[in-house]
Amino acid sequence: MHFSAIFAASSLLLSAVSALPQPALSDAALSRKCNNPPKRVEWRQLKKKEKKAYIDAVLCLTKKKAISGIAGTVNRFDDFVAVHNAQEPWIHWVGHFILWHRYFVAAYEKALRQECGYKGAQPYWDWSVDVRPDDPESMHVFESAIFDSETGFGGNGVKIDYAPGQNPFNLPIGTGGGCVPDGPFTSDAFMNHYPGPEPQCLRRDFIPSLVNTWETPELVAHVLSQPDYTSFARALEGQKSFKTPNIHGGGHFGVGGVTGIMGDAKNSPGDPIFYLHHANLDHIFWQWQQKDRETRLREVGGPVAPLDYSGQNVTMDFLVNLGPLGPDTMLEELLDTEGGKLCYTY
Ligand SMILES: *[C@@H]1O[C@H](CO)[C@@H](O)[C@H](O)[C@H]1NC(C)=O
Ligand SMILES: [Cu+2]
Repeated sequence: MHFSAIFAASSLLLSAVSALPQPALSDAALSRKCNNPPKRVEWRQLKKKEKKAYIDAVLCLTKKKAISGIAGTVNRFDDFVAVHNAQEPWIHWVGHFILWHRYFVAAYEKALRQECGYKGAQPYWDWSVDVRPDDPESMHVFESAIFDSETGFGGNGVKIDYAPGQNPFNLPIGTGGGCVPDGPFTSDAFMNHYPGPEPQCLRRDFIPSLVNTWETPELVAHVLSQPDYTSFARALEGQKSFKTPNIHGGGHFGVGGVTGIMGDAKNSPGDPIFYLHHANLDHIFWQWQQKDRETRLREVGGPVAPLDYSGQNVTMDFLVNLGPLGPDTMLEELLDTEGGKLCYTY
């Protein structure tokens, strides 16, 4: 049965690391009352100084020693990549997709604040502001403030030719593909140690059509119009195909393309922009919940096993964890961003 296989796999991960001294988020720390929740805003609403503070905090995480104990991790930034990698087979195309990623981004936000002195909230990147749905090849979206080389995350990777067989999904040819040459995450300042064995530079491979035609206000409106959690979750992730747009995939493959980190399903948190893309999806989820809090703070659904729409569904007491970075948590405790185990708002 899928169900027990998943639990076996996740408890294996837990037991493999249970000897570790201190989880980053203890139960006590997580269940503290939520006072003055940090307010998450869109990247361009931050002042120049606040943008710098966020990026400095990310770079600070890369200078703190890993605590996950996962082989290949060197620093605290790697820890998060490794946890996502380990859980990738059972956190996508499932009912708990959005709640697991909510928990994950919140843990990252907490690390930035508690371990790196960051005073702000996790920002998000609302791509729908910049897309040109009627002009798929437009590069306008990539000229957005978030890709600024001075105050943002840097831009595209240098243009490379793909090696034969390097584009197995037959994505449109990207416009970059190599290491990002500008901004704060160039290879002299930032490398992904995980999964190794060699450290890797931050690669991006912008595919304009995947952002322009997938990250549209119309698709966001379609997701927001879903009547219940199960259909919301399904509309958010869409289908596992590059032929049908979905707002989760557009951010990943539009930025990461064929060779970039954001397009790597397992290791995509290795691009610091991952957290702003996922915070935006979380913001959309939060907006959807606000439309009917009574119901939507008490409702989950969708398959336990990836794409298994006729099998077991997740329930409020379904447990997720962040391996060594966060304890077992019921989905119920992740529905309210200002209660249970969370403390932030939009
Ligand atoms: C899971 O949820 C779907 C959609 O609501 C429903 O059709 C299906 O019957 C549920 N599966 C089980 C095993 O209850
Ligand atoms: Cu993911």
